[in-house]
Amino acid sequence: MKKTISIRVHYRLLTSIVLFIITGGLFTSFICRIPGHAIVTTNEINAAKPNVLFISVDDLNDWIGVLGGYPGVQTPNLDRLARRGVNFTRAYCSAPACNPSRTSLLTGLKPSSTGIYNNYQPWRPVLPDAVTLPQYFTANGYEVAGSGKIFHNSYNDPTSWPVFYPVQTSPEPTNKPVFGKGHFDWHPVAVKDEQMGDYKNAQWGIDFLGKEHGKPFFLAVGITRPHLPWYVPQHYFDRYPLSKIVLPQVKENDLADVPAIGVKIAKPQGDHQFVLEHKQWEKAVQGYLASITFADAQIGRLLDALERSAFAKNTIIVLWSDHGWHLGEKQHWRKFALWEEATRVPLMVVVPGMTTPNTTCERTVSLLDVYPTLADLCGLPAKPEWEGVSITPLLKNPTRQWNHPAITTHGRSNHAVRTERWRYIRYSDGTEELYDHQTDPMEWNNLASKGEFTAIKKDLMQWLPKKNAPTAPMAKKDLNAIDSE
Ligand SMILES: [Ca+2]
Ligand SMILES: [Ca+2]
Repeated sequence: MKKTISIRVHYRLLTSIVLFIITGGLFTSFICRIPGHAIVTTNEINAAKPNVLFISVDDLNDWIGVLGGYPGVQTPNLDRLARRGVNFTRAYCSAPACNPSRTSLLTGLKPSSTGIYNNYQPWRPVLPDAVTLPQYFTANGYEVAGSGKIFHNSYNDPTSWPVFYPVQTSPEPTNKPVFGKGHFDWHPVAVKDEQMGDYKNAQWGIDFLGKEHGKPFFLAVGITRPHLPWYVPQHYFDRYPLSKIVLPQVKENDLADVPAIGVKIAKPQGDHQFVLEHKQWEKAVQGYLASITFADAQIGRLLDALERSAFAKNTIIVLWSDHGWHLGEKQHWRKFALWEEATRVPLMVVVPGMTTPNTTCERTVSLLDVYPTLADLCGLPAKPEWEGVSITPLLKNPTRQWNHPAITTHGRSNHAVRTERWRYIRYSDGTEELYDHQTDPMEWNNLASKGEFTAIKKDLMQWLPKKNAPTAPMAKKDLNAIDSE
C-alpha cells in the first residue's frame, strides 16, 4: 500500500515535470510572494524565455537625437532607449514604403522574393502559408498581442493576432488641408494628447504591461506619427519656432547626374515645387518635427510603463521605423526612393543581460534581420526560409566584423546596396548611381560612370538579389509605385 502511494506520487510528480517541460513551465499562472519583495509571477521565474516589447514607428527618418539627422530635434525618450542598449546607426529598410517594408520585416522575406513592392498590394493572398513574426511567437508558446499600426493599415493580418487593438483615429482640423494638399498637410490641433490615436494605442500597451501574464509575452505597439498628416497638439509645434527651423541641404542641379528613373522617383515638379510655390518648407519641417516629438512622448509613456512593471528586467525591447523620409533633399519629399534619407531607419535593441548600455553599432543591418534576431534572442529555432540574418553577434560585440550589406528594393528590379562606405543603386533599365559616404554623405556626386570605380561597382553588384519576383497584383493603382503596370 505504502509502495503504491509512493509510485502514484512519483507518477504525479513525473507527469508534472513532463508537462512543465513541454509547456516551458508556462501553463500555470501562479503568483508567489517572497517576503519583503513585490509580487513575483511565473513570468519572472521563467527567466529562460524573455518577453518582447516590439515598437514600430511610422515614417520616422534619422531626425532623432542619437542619429543626428536634425540638430535640435527633441526626442528624449528615443535617445534614452538607444542609450539603454545598442543604437544601430546604419540600419536600412527592405523597401521604402509602408506595406512592402512591414511585410518584409514581418514575414522575414525580401520584397524581391515575394513581389510585394508597393502600398496597394494585399500581401496575404500572395503568401498564404507565410508564418508571420507574431504567429511564430504564438506557435512557440508566447502570449501575443498587438496595438496600432504593425502591418500596413489596409492589410493587417487577423490570423497574426490572438489579441489586437486597432489603429485609433486622431482629431483633425475642420478645414483641411490647411497648408498642403490631401493628407500632405501640417497644422496644430487644439486637443489634448489623450485625444490622439497614438496616445490610445500606446495606452493599450501600457495597460497590457500593468497586467499579470502567465506566459512570456510578445507585445507589439505601432505608433502612426510622424506619418502624414502632421496634425499634433499645439504644444509640440511650439517647441520648434519657425524662425529657428533649419532647412535640409539641397544642392542645385543635384538630379543632373541621376538616371531618368531616379529623376522620375524624385519628381521635382511634384511635392517639392508645391512646397516652394506655397512657401511651406519651414512649416512642413516644423510639422514633421512636432510629429516626431509627439511620437517620442508616446514611446516614453510606454517605456515608463515597462520600467515600473514586473517585466522590466526580463523584456527585450526593439524599436524600428519602417523607412525614412525626404523633406526636400534631391528635390524629393516622402519615402518611395532608394537614397539615404528614404532608406535609413532608427533601430535600437535592448537585451537584458546581453547588450551594453550606451553602445553604438555602425555595421550595416537590415530590417529583414529583425525576425531571425528576435527568434534567436528568445531561443526559438531558425527557419530556412528567412532571408535575413540574426544580428545577435553584433548585440554582443557591436564592433565585430560584419559582411552583410543592406539591400533596399523599390519596385521590381530597382535596388540599392548599402555597405558602410558605399551606396550603389541599380534601376531596372541597368542605369546606376554610386555614392561614397566617406566624402559625400548627402549623395550629391554620382560616381557610377567613372571608370576608376568599376571594380567597386562589380563588388557591390554581387549583392543584388538574383530573383526579381513579378509584381504581385495591386488592389488599385499606386501613383508612388515606380513600376505601376
Ligand atoms: Ca511608413
Ligand atoms: Ca547629384
